[in-house]
Amino acid sequence: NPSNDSSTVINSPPPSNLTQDDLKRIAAYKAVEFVESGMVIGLGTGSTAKHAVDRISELLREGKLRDIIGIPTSTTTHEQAVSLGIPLSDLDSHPIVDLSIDGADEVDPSLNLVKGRGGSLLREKMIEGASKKFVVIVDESKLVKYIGGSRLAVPVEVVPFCCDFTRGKLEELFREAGCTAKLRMKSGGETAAVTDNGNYVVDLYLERDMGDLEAASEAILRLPGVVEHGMFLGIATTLIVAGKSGVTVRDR
Ligand code: ABF
Repeated sequence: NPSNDSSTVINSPPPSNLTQDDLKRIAAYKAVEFVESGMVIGLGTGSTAKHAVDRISELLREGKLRDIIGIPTSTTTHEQAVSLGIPLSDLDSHPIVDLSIDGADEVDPSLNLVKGRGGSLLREKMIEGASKKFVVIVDESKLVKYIGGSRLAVPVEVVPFCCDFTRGKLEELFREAGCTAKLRMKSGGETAAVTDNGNYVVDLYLERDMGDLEAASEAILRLPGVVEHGMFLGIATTLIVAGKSGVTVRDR
């Protein structure tokens, strides 16, 4: 059984010819070891979380898990879970989730995350925030010293109404950090990308880190027009990293 304390468990190194997708699958399978029969499970979104959903359905088919209820964090994961026959519900019926498993775009040493490159940040934050345990699964490329720095954008979900006004306000908020705020477009670039909730996403590209993350979070959420942002502060309870030197499991 995976450790429940705050210690770090390092398994023996995997073979060096593993691809990034292999590492994602290794992290996902390790996380599924936390799943027990009868649990309500938050099902994450993205190429790493997809492996966890596949693994849960495999264990259900083999009879090694029973009576699982999945709460999908996106329409994509909903479709995947339906196609695999995983019984599903939602937060209205199951407001307390035993365990969520999901990927991330960036993870800092305190287990603060940036999520939402896939556009599912709102449902992910609702479901993972309602979880007793939230296990983040990543390959080692996602580890950063501080989130919201220059590596990737911090996504912000905004209402479509006057989204350029909100975009401008967001850019202004982080002017000192060298922020450029861009409305996320569909591939092809002609129209705005639409989230599962019918909203748009503004990506904040920062030249420097945003300093106090809690203060930044509150400032973003105070802006009218903002629905939610992709910084997950103090929500993750466990981190599983698969890398060339092995698999690491760490509690916050
Ligand atoms: C979701 O998938 C998102 O919150 C995050 O943006 C993304 C990570 O995707 P992947 O595992 O494909 O890198 O969890």
